[in-house]
Amino acid sequence: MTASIPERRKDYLNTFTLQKPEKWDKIIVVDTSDIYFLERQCGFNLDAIIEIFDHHPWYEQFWQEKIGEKAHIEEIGAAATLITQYIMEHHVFEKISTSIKELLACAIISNSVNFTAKISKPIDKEIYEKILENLHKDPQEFSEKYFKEVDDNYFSYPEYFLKNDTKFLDMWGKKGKISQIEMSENKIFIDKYLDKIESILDGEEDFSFLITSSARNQETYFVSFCPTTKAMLEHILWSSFVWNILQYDGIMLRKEIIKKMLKHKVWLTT
Ligand SMILES: [Mn+2]
Repeated sequence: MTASIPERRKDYLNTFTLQKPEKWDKIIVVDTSDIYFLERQCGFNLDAIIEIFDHHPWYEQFWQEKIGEKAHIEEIGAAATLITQYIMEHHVFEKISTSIKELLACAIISNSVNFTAKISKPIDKEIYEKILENLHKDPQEFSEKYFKEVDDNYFSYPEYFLKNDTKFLDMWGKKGKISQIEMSENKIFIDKYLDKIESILDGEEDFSFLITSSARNQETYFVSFCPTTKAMLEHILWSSFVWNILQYDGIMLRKEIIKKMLKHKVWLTT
């Protein structure tokens, strides 16, 4: 559960429990299509997956060949946009509760970093506004309140949320982990919790860093304590670390830096 889900909405989600799938279960996946993650980290049998809604690039072709039109993989701001669009088209939207509608709206502004992420598309905003219209709420007010709640959450439980959004990767045999936080006051957060960030990034991995973007300030920071990771990021981003922090103008998300890293295969395989 991420910090991007405000407390009062968590109460609702906490009524669900997660279960390991049985071998006869059919699985619908949302927000990832990463074969490595699904197989090894989730322990899923890929043949059990019957439908996917995702906005991360890289495995489109694999899923296209495997499940055809049931693979809804598009590079847009949020997977929640795809879901909302789908349930609106299938006339299910009117039947879902207000809290679910609000969660979908939160997921869209969170994932697209309030529509400022490069992968964000006009459709994200369009769908978000449709939800808010249905809820009779002001889109601007709703998002401001939401981002304030997110920051409060991060400052209340920094370690928990840092750990919670850490992704483990395997890129051509190099193991790594990338933590991500999206919050308005990201620079203040980094300065305040640098030691906590260091302990979370510490480990056996070949590369590790934190990426954090702020929709309000339109700035992204990379934090790393690993010299080879820093060299790689400096090479990819054409920018330098000052001690353990690299400042990047504009919004960059983890999935975008991963895509850039994949293009720099040379670094990763030497
Ligand atoms: Mn997502």
